[in-house]
Amino acid sequence: MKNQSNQLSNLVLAAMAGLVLVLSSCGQGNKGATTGGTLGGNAAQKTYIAPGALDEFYLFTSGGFSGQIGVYGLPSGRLFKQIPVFSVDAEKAYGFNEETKPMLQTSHGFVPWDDSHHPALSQTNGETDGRWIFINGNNTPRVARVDLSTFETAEILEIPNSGGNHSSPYLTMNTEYVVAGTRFSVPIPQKDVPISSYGENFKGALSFIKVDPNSGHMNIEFQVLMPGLDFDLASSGKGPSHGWTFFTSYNSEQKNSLLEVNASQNDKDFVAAVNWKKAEEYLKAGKAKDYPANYMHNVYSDETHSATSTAVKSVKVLIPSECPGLVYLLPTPKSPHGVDVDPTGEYVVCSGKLSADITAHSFSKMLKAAEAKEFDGDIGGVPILKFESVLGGTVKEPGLGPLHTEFDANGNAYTSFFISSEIVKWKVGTWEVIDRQPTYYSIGHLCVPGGNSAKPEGKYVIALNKITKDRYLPTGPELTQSAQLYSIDGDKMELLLDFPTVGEPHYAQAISASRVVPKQKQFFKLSDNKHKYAALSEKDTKVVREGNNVHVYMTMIRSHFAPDNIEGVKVGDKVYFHVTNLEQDFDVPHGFAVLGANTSEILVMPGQTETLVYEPRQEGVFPFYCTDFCSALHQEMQGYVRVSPASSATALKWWLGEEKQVQ
Ligand code: K7E
Ligand code: CUA
Repeated sequence: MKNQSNQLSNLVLAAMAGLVLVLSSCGQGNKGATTGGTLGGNAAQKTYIAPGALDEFYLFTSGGFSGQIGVYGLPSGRLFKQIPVFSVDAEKAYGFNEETKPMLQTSHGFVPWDDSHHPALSQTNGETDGRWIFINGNNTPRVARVDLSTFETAEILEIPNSGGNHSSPYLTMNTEYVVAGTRFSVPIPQKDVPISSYGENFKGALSFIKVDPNSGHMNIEFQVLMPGLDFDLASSGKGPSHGWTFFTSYNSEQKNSLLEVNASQNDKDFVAAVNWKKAEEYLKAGKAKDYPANYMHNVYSDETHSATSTAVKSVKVLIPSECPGLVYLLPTPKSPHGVDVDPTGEYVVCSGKLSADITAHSFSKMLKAAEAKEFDGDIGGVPILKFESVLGGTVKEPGLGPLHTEFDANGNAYTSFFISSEIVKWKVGTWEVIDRQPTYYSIGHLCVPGGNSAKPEGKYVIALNKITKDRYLPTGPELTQSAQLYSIDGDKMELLLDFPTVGEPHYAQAISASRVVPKQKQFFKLSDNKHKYAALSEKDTKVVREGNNVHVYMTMIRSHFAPDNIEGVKVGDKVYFHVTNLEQDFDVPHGFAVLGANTSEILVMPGQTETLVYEPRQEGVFPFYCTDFCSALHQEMQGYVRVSPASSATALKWWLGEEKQVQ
């Protein structure tokens, strides 16, 4: 039997390998379609996960304009989950049920969408630890924390004084801070001024969010108020440079129109190096100013299964010109995008989009230059260090349009090139190019498991591409977004797999499954359920009328609701179905949907309570049912709610099995 199945899987592998070869040869016949030349028959074996076997890594991709996080397995590229973060999700009722609506509250009201770019796995001692993953919302500046024991969004913090929260979130070696830099400079505090007063009124805030080491809870410890540059990306120091965070900026010209021309005038822009340990000293010394602000802090509790939203009204601000040594500017050619600190913490690698070379600043030289005051002027009181004094090395003409760099465990760097559409592998310290592989097409970010940490896991590099053109079956005007998996075990990178992604995957991070799997929560304990409207057993179920509000305390278990018949609801009522899933077992959610509700279903995990609001507009008798195929008698998991005219005298009653009259 065992032999047979082995033979079978060998056959499958051989067939797959054959298929890949056939596809690649006919692909080459197709205009423009190619596998990259190096795709051999064994690529299929390297990504094939047999039925029932598990992937070695999790890959977390940002959803871009979907606002969510995608969870994939590597090396298979199989999609496991879309975690709703900044956008409502009708499948999981995120942002539709009463419990999660507060998660999407902002100072601008309820915002059901955002543009998420950069997932950041929490780290301990510079190593990914599998506890949380953070991600930025760009448009309405926010940072979210997802709990990797539940794969659910646990917290969302709005960032004040920010516009386009792009250089975000980038965390420090022990997740002391998650940093969030503004892309757009804005008037701080916000006020009505002419846009032409940019130079005088607009500032760029760099936010340092403190993370509680036990709960993960975030709060903005301080902001650094920078001159009106555009901050693009960031990277925190490691080892010797732990205590510093580096932000790329463009628009040193400080223009506010036609930036594609006007912000590309200067030969060099800047990396802002912020000494956050120094900032902590200035905070202690009382140097921070309290600025008025208005932002929301939303926290979800696994005990109440509900989120709360709190308005915060001020923020502590440090002004660099009043805090010597807090920030230095490092001249960086030309319009840099990504900035990435290598695993040793010595090199700060910058990708100038319009530069022919990759520039690496030296952290140790930066410290010496700062000490010796080797300055080249200042911007708004922030000293500019001399370019030559901080230059650590240059990769000469590696490609066109460098964007981002990740690292492996062997001292190699991998840089993405958007224009020449390739990944270039080079050696940190010798700056020589070792290998290059084409990407299909126009790569943005790239990801090596742990590739931004002090201890990269290596093994693969994943290309996150902007354009797919002919790589997949067409699906109308919008084609799928795409990632590509390359092996980096050998000297040469080897393309193994293309796989589609949901939304635009700007950046992604990957982690060994073994760091995440042991932390998994399988269900919520009923005895810990502190939801205000939970019914923890069928005998606790009831229907309570308070004026026009009707609260239904309902339970679900395989395969019925309690109660499953309700009368006495009237047109014009607001009916709250508070539904508790009584199951105490892995993988047994139940769903609830009712005809006439103007919202999504709710999907309730074992031990959890969720609330669906129903505002019936028509009289009649309407069915409700379980939406998740939970058992052999799932289809029997159903009930009725009778809706009477507003003026009727229909008595409120409910029952399961035997009709019972209300007391
Ligand atoms: Cu797409 Cu990180 Cu927003 Cu570069 S960013 S590509
Ligand atoms: Cu419960 Cu289907």
